[in-house]
Amino acid sequence: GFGYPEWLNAGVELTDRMVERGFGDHTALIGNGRRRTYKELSDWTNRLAHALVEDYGVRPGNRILIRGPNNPAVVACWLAATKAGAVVVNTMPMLRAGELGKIVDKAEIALALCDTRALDEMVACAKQSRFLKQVIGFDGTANHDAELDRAALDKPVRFEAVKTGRDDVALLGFTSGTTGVPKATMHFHRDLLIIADGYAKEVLGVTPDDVFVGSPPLAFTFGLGGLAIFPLRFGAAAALLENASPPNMVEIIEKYRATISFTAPTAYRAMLAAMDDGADLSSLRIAVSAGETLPGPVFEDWTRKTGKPILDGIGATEMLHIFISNRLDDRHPATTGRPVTGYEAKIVDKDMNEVPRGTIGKLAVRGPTGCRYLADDRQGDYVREGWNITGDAFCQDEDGRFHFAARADDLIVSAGYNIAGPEVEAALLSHPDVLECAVIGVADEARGQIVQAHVVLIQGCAPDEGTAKRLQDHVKATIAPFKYPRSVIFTTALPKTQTGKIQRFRLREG
Ligand code: 3SK
Repeated sequence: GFGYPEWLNAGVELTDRMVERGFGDHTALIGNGRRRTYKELSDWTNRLAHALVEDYGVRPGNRILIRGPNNPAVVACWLAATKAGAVVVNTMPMLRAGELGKIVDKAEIALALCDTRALDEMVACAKQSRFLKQVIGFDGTANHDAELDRAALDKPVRFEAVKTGRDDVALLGFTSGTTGVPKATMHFHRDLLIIADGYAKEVLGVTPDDVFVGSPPLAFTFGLGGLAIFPLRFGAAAALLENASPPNMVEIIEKYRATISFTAPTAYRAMLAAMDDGADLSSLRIAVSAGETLPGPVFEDWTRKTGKPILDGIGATEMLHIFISNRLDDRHPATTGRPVTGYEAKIVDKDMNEVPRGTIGKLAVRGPTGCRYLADDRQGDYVREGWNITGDAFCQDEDGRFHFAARADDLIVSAGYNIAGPEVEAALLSHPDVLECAVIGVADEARGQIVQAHVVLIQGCAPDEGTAKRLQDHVKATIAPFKYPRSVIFTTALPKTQTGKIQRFRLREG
């Protein structure tokens, strides 16, 4: 329904086409202490694309792994590889050789582009790999003095991009997953534009005046969309900062006069905790929250303290980006909202029958950007009749809004009651002493399972029995008392994926 031409290269659309459309002098990327215009980004990526093709023999369809922290060079490498018709696999810089090896094997990758500061594990991976033949360093700092940078230096600023079809694969997204074996999802050139022309246009109303900031890695499609595709599609700017972790985000918003922030709920909570009264968020138009459901208390606290809209949405690597979201004129606490234009969602039982409104079931989604797994036997388990069955338990209310209940794995059955862990988490988070928490079910002889809360307290609060009792009483007073955590464990940090999702399975494993 987006009317894209048959031949479409997303790398070209996000750079050269923007120059043609008159955005040449606009700031595209901020990072490494400088700003780059669309013209500079177009030239840079064209030189890099020449180097990939002429010096390293990249051919259309070759798979290229990119590794580095969030900085402009990673975006430039991704765009250059896309222009050269390659299929890109963006990876998190914290992955170790073994984890990289699984990705390399699955995607049969022969060439990797790697920030020179993260070379060790990449080289270790190559040594053990039967697929990976070349590891080329690029300089992710301000110096631009590494092998790839030198190869690109004297290349022409014009590049005849590969004529890719709109349905040619451009990106492989590996699901980080909170459990289990990672899967790779295939995304077409058109998908990269659909998430901008759909969600970013409809829900965020992006304009060339917007400045995007955020913490999700570019290797996570939440970050790639929010910090690269969305700004570049509309002539806006993105600040790609390696230190954009939660406590610094307030300062970053202030410094760059950011208008749209992308991060996970735990980060918004940490920002609130770190925010003093003088914080100036006046530039901010929208705070986008995804990666995990946004607990009602965080929505309320953020709204009260900042006066700025926070929009919860649910996305998935499988669908590339957010497919259900709140809207600026339709946003409510503890609600994920309604499907983004182009997507359909429904709640189903195990036989794929739609359940009545108000009933909890599995969330199924269908839309133009997914779901296609790369050579995976699990395609038939996760995709039925074109619907992607997510691992989330949701219900839909009478007004058609979707409400998160739990990850299917996070439903706790205690003494015959179904208890959604996230509901207990939301109750705990509404207590001022709680910084973060995760709730799981643990085996119990009498009740089958009991609710156990792992709690990170705010600074200065004692992790003792008195605090545990106060928290238990607070939960009992906030939601049905049978849901209170019979066991409370204080901890200094929760296990999380590199994309900020809490790994409750690790707590379950003890
Ligand atoms: O997996 C997610 O949580 C997600 C959220 C928003 C956009 C994209 C993704 C992958």
